[in-house]
Amino acid sequence: MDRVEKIVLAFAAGLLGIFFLALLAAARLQGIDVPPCLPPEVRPFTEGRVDTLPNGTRQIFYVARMWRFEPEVVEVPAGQPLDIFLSAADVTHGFYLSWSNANLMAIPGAVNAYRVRLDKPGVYPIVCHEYCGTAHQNMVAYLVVK
Ligand SMILES: [Cu+2]
Repeated sequence: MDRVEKIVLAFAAGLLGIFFLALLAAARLQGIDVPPCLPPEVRPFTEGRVDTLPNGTRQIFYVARMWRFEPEVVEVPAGQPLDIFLSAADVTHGFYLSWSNANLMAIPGAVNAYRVRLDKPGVYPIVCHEYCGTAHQNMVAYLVVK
């Protein structure tokens, strides 16, 4: 291998290392992490509901089904942690909470979860981003942050 090729390869490998470290640092600074494992008592569910824990954390159990999310409208206070649990009652659906990082798949027989904190009051639409049938475009729910 030519000397210049070795230098270029070493430079490219160094750049890759720098980019990888920058990616890790950005994820750390933004609080982005791999989702934790769910406790074994969290089982797939078919009824949507909202629970409030003693520490103020809201737990929203969303069910996606053709072609709606349940519960359809949820009001939450701004600045409080929100635990979103998601399951599907029929086929695979998507779940995207607008203007946030909450982007999940709703899979029948499984539960996905994400913790989010919304500091800005407003109405956050939730849409399905996985084509799930003829009325897929009607799958909209709203999270109202007050
Ligand atoms: Cu859909």
